[in-house]
Amino acid sequence: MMTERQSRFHEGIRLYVITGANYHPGRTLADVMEQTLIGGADIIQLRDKTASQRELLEQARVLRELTKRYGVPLIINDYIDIALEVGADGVHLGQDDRSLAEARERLGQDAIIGISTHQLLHALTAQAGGADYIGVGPVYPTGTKPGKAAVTTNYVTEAAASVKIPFVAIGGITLDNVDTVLAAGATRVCAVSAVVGAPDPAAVCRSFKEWIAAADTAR
Ligand code: 3NM
Repeated sequence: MMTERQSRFHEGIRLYVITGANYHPGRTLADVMEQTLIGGADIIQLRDKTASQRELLEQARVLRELTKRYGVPLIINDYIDIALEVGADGVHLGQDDRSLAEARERLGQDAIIGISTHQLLHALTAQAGGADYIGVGPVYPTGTKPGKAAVTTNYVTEAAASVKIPFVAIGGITLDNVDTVLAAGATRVCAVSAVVGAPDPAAVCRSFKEWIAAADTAR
């Protein structure tokens, strides 16, 4: 049985955009993320490994207001306290971050909790632990998460066959390779640099959504 949170994710969320540190010159976090929402981002995650906790809280406040305006969920990477403070919809945790059980206990049953996974065992553990969705990656090598070995589209295909909760393919995904990722079995994709570093983030998001819709039709 899928929970209500999981089915919400299942139905509505196809393009997942994460904030970054490197925006296109002259652009700000609020401006870029609003463009992604205009272009069709279905969910936004705040993640900036270069920012202090105070800066992140400030960014979270800006994004909470913005995502509310567009009716899109806001997820906070790693920081349960910040998620609670700004009333975010949930958190995303890495394999080395705080535990899923702790996040669920502190955020409650309505929170969306996602887990990064890099192999099937991680995925099945997150699923058994009550995660609402998982990240599957990095599919390709990426400067956004340096030093992490690419799992290739093989893991995407494995996840599509074996994981029952929604999964989002992530890592090095661009408009040039998203068709391969979708053909490997992904139905949801996540991007950072391809979107937030682009001169026109809205146009990139629209193109991602078109690829996703085309893959749905072909399936
Ligand atoms: N998590 P880009 S890969 C934040 O595999 C993140 O868990 C990953 O950024 C994982 O779209 C990644 O710029 C970076 O490659 C994604």
